[in-house]
Amino acid sequence: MGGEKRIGVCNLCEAICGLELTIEGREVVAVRGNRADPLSRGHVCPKGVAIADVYADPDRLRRPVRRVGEGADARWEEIGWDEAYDLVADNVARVVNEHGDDALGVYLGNPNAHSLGSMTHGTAMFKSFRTRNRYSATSVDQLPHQLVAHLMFGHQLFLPIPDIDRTSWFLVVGGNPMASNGSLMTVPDFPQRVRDLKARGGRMVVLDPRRTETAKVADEHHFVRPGTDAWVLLAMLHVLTTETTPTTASYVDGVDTVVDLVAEFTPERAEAMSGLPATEVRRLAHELAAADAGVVYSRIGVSAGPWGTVCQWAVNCLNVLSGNLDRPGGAMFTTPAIDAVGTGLIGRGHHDAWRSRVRDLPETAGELPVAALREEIETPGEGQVRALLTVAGNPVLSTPDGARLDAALRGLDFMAAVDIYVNETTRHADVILPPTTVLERDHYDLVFHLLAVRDTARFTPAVFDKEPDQRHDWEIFREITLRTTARLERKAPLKKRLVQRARLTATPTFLVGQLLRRGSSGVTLKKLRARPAGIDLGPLRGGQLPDRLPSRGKRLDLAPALVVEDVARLAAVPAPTGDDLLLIGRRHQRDCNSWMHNSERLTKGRPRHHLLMNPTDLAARSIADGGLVRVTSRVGSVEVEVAASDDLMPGVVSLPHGYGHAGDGVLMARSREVPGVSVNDLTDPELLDVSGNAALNGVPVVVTAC
Ligand SMILES: Nc1nc2c(c(=O)[nH]1)N[C@H]1C(S)=C(S)[C@@H](COP(=O)(O)OP(=O)(O)OC[C@H]3O[C@@H](n4cnc5c(=O)[nH]c(N)nc54)[C@H](O)[C@@H]3O)O[C@H]1N2
Ligand SMILES: Nc1nc2c(c(=O)[nH]1)N[C@H]1C(S)=C(S)[C@@H](COP(=O)(O)OP(=O)(O)OC[C@H]3O[C@@H](n4cnc5c(=O)[nH]c(N)nc54)[C@H](O)[C@@H]3O)O[C@H]1N2
Ligand code: SF4
Ligand SMILES: [Mo]
Repeated sequence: MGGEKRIGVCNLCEAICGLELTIEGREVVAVRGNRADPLSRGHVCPKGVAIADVYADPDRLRRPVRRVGEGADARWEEIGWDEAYDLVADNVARVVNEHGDDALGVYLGNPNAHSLGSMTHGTAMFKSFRTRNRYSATSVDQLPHQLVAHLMFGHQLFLPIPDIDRTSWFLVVGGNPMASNGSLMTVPDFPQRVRDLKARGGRMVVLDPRRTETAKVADEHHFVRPGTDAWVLLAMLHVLTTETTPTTASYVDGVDTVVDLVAEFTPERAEAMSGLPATEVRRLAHELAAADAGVVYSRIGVSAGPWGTVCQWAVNCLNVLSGNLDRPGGAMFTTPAIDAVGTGLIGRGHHDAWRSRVRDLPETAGELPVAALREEIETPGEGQVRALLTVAGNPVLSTPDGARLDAALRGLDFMAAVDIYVNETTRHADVILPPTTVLERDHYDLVFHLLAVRDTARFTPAVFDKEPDQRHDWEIFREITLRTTARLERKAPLKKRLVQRARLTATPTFLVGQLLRRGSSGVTLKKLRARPAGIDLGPLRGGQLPDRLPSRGKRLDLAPALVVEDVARLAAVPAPTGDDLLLIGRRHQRDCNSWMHNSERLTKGRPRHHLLMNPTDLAARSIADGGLVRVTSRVGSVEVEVAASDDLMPGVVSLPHGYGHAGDGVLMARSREVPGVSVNDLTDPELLDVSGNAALNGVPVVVTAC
């Protein structure tokens, strides 16, 4: 094939695959996985190929737009960058000067973690806003993991990663990496790595209320009633501590407290709560204890559940007490070329330093639970959110009770969005400032090398130059910050402002070079430019603790007070009556949270928005397979087609998130509309884990024929 070959990178999920693009002029004509990439080894999924669609998408915004007119006359008008920056700075400063710092709300969406400019310059912008009304997708996702890492290891992002390439026993609880490509486990080419695991005699076991794509390639799968994993994991700990000899290390505190805590969590109790037979719970614990190298891993099915924090804590305890933390084949810590944890680039975190105004919910690492955003906008009084800035997010579709948030956004004095699309959320903005996308900007991954199953480093220069009237996200963050702070009446000290200015003026690529020099890997920007496929730094290294523990005193706390208290709360929960159906989420390989639905190559084929339901549950309600049903929760009601599926545990129904596009035809110029409803019109902002993470899974619902 003709055309020029370029190395690119996919930033659409945590697998960060290296790409080989064929381009002709400004057109991408082919996308393949880059076989020379030491991490992704040639892997690419259908979304990676669709990265070309984002680049070429006529719907994508390339210049700022301002909303003019009201109601049916509302429309978007393109404006210049200067005008857009001033519009944001004038209005944010006006609201803050009149009503105080907290009157500005900020929401950060998922793609921020996938942009270098957001990590280097976005963080500086958010710091410059002194508001307590900071929200992000973290509290509908991995907040329990971060809180537990903060409490146990001393840093919110010092996260143990399953060493999938060397483990012999892998327990996956509430994750579906065959569809998601892994999360808090950067694992490109999961399918091949599982085949390798089995070829060397290892086993993968999956606990999930749905027989997922991952369950189907596992050696063993068990249904677990949604929201009850905590009883299973604590019972495994019970068995591990009473029927085997747990491993302890000199740097671990609190083992006795754990033994006491789990004493009443027997496998029999786990069975009554979860449906997983006690004999299986017992066997799994013994298998973990006996494995050459075993690891327990849990993901969003559990972290976005009612007991996410206890579950994540139990997972860590299981890995520690089975002797699998920090050893090959177990749960290990990465040694990235840029150590965002060790260098303090990302703070260690804190919890409950302040609380939300209306519902008194605790902050974590400076953010409040996003389930509280709607009420903070709607409830009058000092500290009410009057202006909102969203960056790369769509909380109307991605956070609980999205329909009411949608309504609340209409009441804001001012809203701005840094986003590449008009979506269900940004359509409420007064102005949208669209940055360049991944093929048009340099990339070094500051986040996902930290979470990867192998240590590698890679710098990917922009494949295409940006057009003269486009801006990078870091340039947008710089301008918004400088222009807003200049207009604030209450100024930060001069020295602070000068440091801020210097940091904002440097390019992200320059900062990457500097950060690499601060590390000890020997990797430099020059070396990375010479080897654009990436540099291999080898398998994860064991035996790093306690030296690398970020906690003061380098101690690992197995029994943080917050968790101890929550386990007491868990112990008081009665056995389920089983009357309600429980709603859980679902990810498909060709979906990308709430966006990418205007890529034709990802949306053609069979629709996949259906409510999945076990045939026995359909029969019990005389509902026909394929018919329209009404699903009702405490907060809302939707109508959607149902599909019978034996893969669902009886009593459980499932909807994917990110659907329910509100094409109002006027403001959202989407060329493609896909059918489906928003699951988050059913999820409940009152259902929270102790961390403040929304319990999006296990929501009680009633399903009736329409
Ligand atoms: N019920 C239920 N709800 C869920 C989940 C679930 O499992 N179940 N999952 C949750 C999870 S894990 C997450 S992470 C959230 C995601 O929730 P959000 O982060 O709020 O939303 P996204 O759907 O990721 O939308 C991201 C937006 O960013 C824009 N965008 C894409 N690339 C860029 C870029 O480079 N720069 C900028 N500025 N904008 C960009 C896109 O236009 C898109 O509209 O959803 C959560 N919601
Ligand atoms: N293709 C694709 N890939 C993605 C994304 C995407 O939207 N599409 N999103 C990305 C993002 S932002 C994230 S955070 C990751 C998430 O990565 P994963 O956590 O792997 O995501 P899911 O596929 O939602 O898997 C969650 C699993 O938990 C199960 N589950 C639900 N409730 C319970 C429960 O109570 N107990 C147990 N044991 N299981 C339960 C569900 O059935 C589901 O199989 O995926 C990322 N990758
Ligand atoms: S697995 Fe993730 S990073 Fe890799 S190509 Fe697919 S979407 Fe992109
Ligand atoms: Mo996520």
